[in-house]
Amino acid sequence: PAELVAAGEKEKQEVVISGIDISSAFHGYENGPRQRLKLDADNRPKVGLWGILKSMVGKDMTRMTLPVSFNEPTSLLHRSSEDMEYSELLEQAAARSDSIERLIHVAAFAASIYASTIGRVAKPFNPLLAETFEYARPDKNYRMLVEQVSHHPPIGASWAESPKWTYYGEQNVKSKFYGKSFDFQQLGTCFLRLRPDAGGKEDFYTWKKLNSTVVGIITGNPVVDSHGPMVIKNWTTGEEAHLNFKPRGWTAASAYHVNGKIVDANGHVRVSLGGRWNSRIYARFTPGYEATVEEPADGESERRGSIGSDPQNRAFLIWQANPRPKGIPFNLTPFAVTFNHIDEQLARWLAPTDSRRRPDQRAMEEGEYDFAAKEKVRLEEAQRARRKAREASGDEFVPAWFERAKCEVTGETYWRLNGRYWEQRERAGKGDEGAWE
Ligand code: CLR
Repeated sequence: PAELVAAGEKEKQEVVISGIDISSAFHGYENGPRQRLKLDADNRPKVGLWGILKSMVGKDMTRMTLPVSFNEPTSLLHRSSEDMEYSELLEQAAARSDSIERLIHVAAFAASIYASTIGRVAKPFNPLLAETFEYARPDKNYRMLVEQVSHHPPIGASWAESPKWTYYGEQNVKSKFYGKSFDFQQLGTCFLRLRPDAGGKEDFYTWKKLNSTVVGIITGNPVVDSHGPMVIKNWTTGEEAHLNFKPRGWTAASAYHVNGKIVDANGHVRVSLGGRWNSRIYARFTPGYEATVEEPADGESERRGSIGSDPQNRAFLIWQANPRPKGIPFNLTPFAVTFNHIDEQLARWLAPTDSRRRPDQRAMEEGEYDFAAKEKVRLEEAQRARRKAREASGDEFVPAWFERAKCEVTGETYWRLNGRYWEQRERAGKGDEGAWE
């Protein structure tokens, strides 16, 4: 199938790969995404992080046993799926005929994922090995699959696709608690293939995610800060977006700042970018020079369109964060709230390994913390028993839906979707009882 065309089979890259038909994935999602959880507010006991963490300096997060009140009802599979919150940016990118304009939107997409981290200093659940999370949005026209492909180190492989784009990569985070700060280092690469509406070659972009730091643990006011440089490269055109996320300083004024530029294949600046990753990001056409991009004066902030066509080269709004409505517990975003939804309609189609079937995460989101803790222990013990049995029989764990592949363009290895998941799901949902075995 088209989605399996290996990255960088260079001849094939010359032609546009036709849109992938993803519509069968929408079976089960007819009732639409949910908007609320059962709870309106979480009543997790308020705990000082430092009191518990101070004995764990030097450890990584996956090896820490913490009370469930430190958790939120998501897992790391969910946290990587949250990348899709602003998938519209990819549609907008594909709609542009100019590759520099496409790159502006792709850069905004790469930056947009950090808005979801605000107010969420809580531990996501560790996915079980072979756990999956599928998610499809008929209204936004994409489907996604994430699978936990390794337990130590924990790695989740993910693959999201629409007729216009394919976004894939791995969630491979190395963490270490230093006392003053808790560091999260992203080891994976993000890959994006974009099929412009106008036809022509497919764009192939890669970038690395930012590292995150939790600061303010000792003072009792912990926040997640993601900072550093990010380079988004379009390998098809040679153009690059350079973003710089400023580390949170002492004053609130410097928090969330991001700026950057888009350079063409010759290294000449074409566009300047600026804004805040918690609210809005703007772009200005600046041929040959880099300029600061300020939030435009009132009334102009909604300007959208084709940035190169503005005679005054003013700033255009590229991205805006979604509001966080009241009445959602755990500070989740409205997008994350939709993830753990299950109803009879959807249950028929879901794999037995789907995250939505985990009783501990379900209990957590419903405020049953003691039950959540008990179930979490039970599931993790069962996982240890499975590992021992595997070791005893000399079997190696093989992921069900992803396989290792080498990217011919960047030379990196990555996890490629093997194409079986959505087919098997279709058979299972249509009544073939052995389909998931
Ligand atoms: C950042 C955006 C990336 C994916 C990603 C991976 C790991 C996440 C990180 C994001 C945000 C911060 C995070 C981290 C894992 C644990 C850490 C959620 C989403 C929290 C804040 C650690 C809490 C510490 C406990 C001991 C309370 O695309």
